[in-house]
Amino acid sequence: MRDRTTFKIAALIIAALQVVGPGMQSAAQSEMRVIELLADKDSRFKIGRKASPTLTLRAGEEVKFRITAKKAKTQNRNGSIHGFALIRKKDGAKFPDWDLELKPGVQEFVLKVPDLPGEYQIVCTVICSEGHEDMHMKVIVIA
Ligand SMILES: [Cu+2]
Repeated sequence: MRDRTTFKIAALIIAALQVVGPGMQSAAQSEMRVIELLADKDSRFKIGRKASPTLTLRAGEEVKFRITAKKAKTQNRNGSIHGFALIRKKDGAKFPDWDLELKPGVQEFVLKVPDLPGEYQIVCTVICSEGHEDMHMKVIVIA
């Protein structure tokens, strides 16, 4: 009788471990870095209260951008109010995955950081106001 109980407990523990296993994996995935960014109505990217912040990212990592967009003065015909594109500083290279148009409200994007360390820039690609040309932020990609 006692052996049977021990067996049952052992079986329960094994079953519990099997349930926890995949759960822990997805917990690790959800630890992806989340960057809260504001594409603001004054045509500036902001993190917290800081306008035009410098963002440091690790080469090859996946990050989640949670972007809140607020309309400045003008928008695209398709309703986009700001853009979000990555450009490599030394040669102006663009990255197709990092060329987004922002609609009003909150949007999330999971993006893979380029493998090549160096200096990059995130720029707005929608003519959003007279301040549009200055709507950019520096990105440093580290190894
Ligand atoms: Cu703009």
